[in-house]
Amino acid sequence: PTSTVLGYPRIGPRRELKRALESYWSGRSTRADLDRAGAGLRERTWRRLAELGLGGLPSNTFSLYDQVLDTAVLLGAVPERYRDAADPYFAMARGTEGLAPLRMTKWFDTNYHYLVPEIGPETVFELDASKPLGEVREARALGFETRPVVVGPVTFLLLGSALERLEEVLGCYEELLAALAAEGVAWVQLDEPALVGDRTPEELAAVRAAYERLGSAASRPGLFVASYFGDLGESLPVLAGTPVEAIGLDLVRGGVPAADLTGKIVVAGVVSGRDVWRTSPGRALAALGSVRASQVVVSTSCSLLHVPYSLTDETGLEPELRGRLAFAEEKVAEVVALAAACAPGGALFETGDGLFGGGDTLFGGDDVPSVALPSAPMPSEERSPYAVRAAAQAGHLRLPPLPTTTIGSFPQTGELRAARAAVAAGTLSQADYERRVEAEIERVIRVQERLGLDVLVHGEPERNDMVQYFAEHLDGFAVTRNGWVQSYGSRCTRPPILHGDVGRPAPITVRWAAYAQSLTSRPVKGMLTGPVTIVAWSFVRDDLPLRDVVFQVADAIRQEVRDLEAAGLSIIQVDEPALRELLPLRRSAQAEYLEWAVAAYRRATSGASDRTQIHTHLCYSDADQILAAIDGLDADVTTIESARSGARILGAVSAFGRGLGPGVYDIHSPRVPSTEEVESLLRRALEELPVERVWVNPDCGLKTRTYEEVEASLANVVTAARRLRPALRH
Ligand code: THG
Ligand code: ZN
Repeated sequence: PTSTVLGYPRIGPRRELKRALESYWSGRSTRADLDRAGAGLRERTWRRLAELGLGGLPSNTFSLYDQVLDTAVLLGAVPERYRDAADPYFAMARGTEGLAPLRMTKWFDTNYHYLVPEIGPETVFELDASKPLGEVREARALGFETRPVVVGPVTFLLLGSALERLEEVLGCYEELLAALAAEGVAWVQLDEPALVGDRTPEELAAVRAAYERLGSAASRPGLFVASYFGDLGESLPVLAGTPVEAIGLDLVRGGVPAADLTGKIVVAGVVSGRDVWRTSPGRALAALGSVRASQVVVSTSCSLLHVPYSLTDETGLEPELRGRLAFAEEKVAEVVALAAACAPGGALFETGDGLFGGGDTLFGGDDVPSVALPSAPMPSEERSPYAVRAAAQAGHLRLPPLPTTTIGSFPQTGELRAARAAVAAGTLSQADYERRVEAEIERVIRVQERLGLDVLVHGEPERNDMVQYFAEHLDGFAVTRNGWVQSYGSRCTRPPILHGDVGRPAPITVRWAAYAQSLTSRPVKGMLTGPVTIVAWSFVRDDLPLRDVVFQVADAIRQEVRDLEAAGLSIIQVDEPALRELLPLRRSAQAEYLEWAVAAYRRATSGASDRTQIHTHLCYSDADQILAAIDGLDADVTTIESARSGARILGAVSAFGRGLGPGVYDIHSPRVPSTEEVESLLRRALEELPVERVWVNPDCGLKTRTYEEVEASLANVVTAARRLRPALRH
């Protein structure tokens, strides 16, 4: 084939998989119902890809939850404790009554989460190829020959921190290759995105050993090793020196390699799987033309998992913008058209077939001209040193020792979600909706007063999502109707599209925060999302350096900070949960990124006066690499997830010398912590930190919990703080 894609969305064009999963999990349907829904989605995908004219069809890109979890199951890496569960696969993915799930973390620099393989001395690798074989047979029964896609051995083991188990795992992959060959499969795709990061000499030796051995397997399909999310760098010559027949290159993020790859097939990723922009045919054809290989196959830069299904539903977008966009289906059409253009006698613009609507050429203009505002100079006001600020804040906030607070969100009720849907459908007026939001804010304030919390929040009932909400209120962003992208399992987000210069035409959160503050004499904390996170969780224009785009967003947040302050909010939290996510995969690029990311945060927050207390919240446990940057944010109070990551992170963040709120319980579980448990955690924190710097809070937002759980837990948190206070006063 001359065209293919590395993978495809699987949640369903109408999120059919989400519904099927949630129905199965809640006991409303059977495993057989779920499997039928999965088979239906796979069939639709193959038929659609074939209809669009794609050459090589992938299989095994479907997953009921996560492809890394699927690979763990494929290789038999199922920890003993899950084996007796009613459904071990979902027990690993989601936990059960008595069992915690596998740890979940971000897939490279994307907003997709995978389950971390748990590989210990007791792990016995043993192949179970039923899923890839099953999909090959299923496709064949529909008349399609496919190329199964599996996470490769090196990436799998690096994600599981167990590269020393390579020999054993390769035995399983050899068996898999033999089974696929016996099935008559011509090609297999092994995904090795880990190869685009910095790899040690030992790791490169593992790459060589792995593909020498798999390449010399007696019975196997053609080997296609796919890299993505960047340049292969020093991994390329290593891989090229092994017997693999085909190598996949991300030519959007990485450059065309100078190396002569004659003797290999290059699967050239020229259509981006990470953004929603139409491909520039000039650039794509130039890249395709400069690859030196025995054969070039046109492809996507990575799986299309990271973009929504189709533009068809997005009739609400400005036509000018819509004309510049391509989602998964449209990107497949681009791949097919580029392959046709490369074929002898092919010409690009003759392939327009009406897919994109009347008279449209297949692609947008070659390079969208940059229309950016010049980046404003860094505002000059800086806040005073922490000691000065802390004194100013203590003077007017008058908080008790060990002040109690929450991270910001309170449980999102089904009524509010339904009310938002009703506004969108035109069956509920905006005014009625706003009254419901106010009623919910009042309830949240009264609950917190009754519980005795010291710093209150309004609960964020008006927000569908902490990024989508801001995007809906800022200029320069568009939001989609149905542009869902899988985040983990059945959970999705609709990343906004940042396509123009960013501006804040009017205050966004001020009205709700001020309303909350008007209801109580206790301080209310204003809640904002930071500029890096807003950009990280959006699709971003690519005609400007990312830094400049983030600075534009920072300036909008800065205005919001000022307006919150003017409206009487004396504490403002600006969260940057995606700070770690955008960290470049290559170390050489990390320092520069962290420098501007921190500068953007300070740009957003430094307009606050010394008296205004700035908080920030971090969700991740793997913050070690960016601790200096977190320190650089210079927030007065940092609340962190420490219920699971424990004392290590606590020690590191306490060294900042500013306020610290170690999460005193894990909100990701429905369990209610006891007063004693919270007390003992606080005693530990007090051993490391001076009392005036310790805050008391849960470890993350409460959005996904029930009011029942939240009230019981927070009551114990407040009691614990109150029990400790008398001994602390002097
Ligand atoms: N917002 C965005 N990205 C995120 C998070 C977020 N990435 C990291 C982390 N948080 C991912 N977590 C979630 C948690 C819940 C949901 C999505 C991502 C979720 N989504 C709803 C669903 O799938 O039913 C839809 C929400 C909506 O209406 O927008 O529950 O918080 N951008
Ligand atoms: Zn969090």
